[in-house]
Amino acid sequence: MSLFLSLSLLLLSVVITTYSAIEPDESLPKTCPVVTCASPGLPGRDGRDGLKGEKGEPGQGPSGIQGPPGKLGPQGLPGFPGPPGSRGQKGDPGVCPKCDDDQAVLEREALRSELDRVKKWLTFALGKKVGRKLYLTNGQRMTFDSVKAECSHFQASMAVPMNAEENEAILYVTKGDAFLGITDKEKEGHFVDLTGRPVTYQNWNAHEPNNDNSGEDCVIILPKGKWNDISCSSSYLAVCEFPV
Ligand code: MMA
Ligand code: CA
Repeated sequence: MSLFLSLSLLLLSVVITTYSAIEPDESLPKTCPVVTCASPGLPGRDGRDGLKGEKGEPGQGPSGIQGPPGKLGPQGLPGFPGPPGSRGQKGDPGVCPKCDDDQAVLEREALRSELDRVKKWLTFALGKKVGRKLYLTNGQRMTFDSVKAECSHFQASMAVPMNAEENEAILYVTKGDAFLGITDKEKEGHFVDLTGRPVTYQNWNAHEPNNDNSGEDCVIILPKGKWNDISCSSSYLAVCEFPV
């Protein structure tokens, strides 16, 4: 019923509007037949509202004052980690006396071990060790004084056998004809080592020492291990004994 009424009203409105929009034709004479011409009637009622027009342009007046700031928004998510920083300066060395002590002990043990290994290499390759003495020769022939200086230079001393085993060790490394660290320079027939101590072990060859030509104050070990007194200015093999 309401829809019917609305449609009827709309149709009536359109008819009225259309009819009232028809302009009178100016070309026609403003005359009317005698029988129909009469004085104009009363104005009709107002038509209904038209359709809503389009939105107008913004106005030209001054804009209003700026409103207050809005409320603070919620906290954002954490950002990605940044790149690593540059490397810092080297710090001072730490202080740890006990660590230093422990380190020193370890280093000492390592050095001792390495030294023992080197001594074994030398003994195997070149020399002969008896007790705490290592006998080594440089293979050179030289005078008694030169041998003495050479052994001293290498923190060793001239070989002096104190017993048969040491005598054999010296013979082993020299094969004989090597000076021993024994002389009777101070007193003829009184043989001493280079510290002046009389030698207790002696291993003279037959008929030795004979101080041949009254000029034999030094001693050599012969190829069979026996001893002979000889001139100190003659040249024989250098053999030294190293404390180990
Ligand atoms: C002989 C003998 C030794 C002496 C040497 C000197 C070969 O040995 O007399 O006692 O020392 O000669 O060359
Ligand atoms: Ca002699």
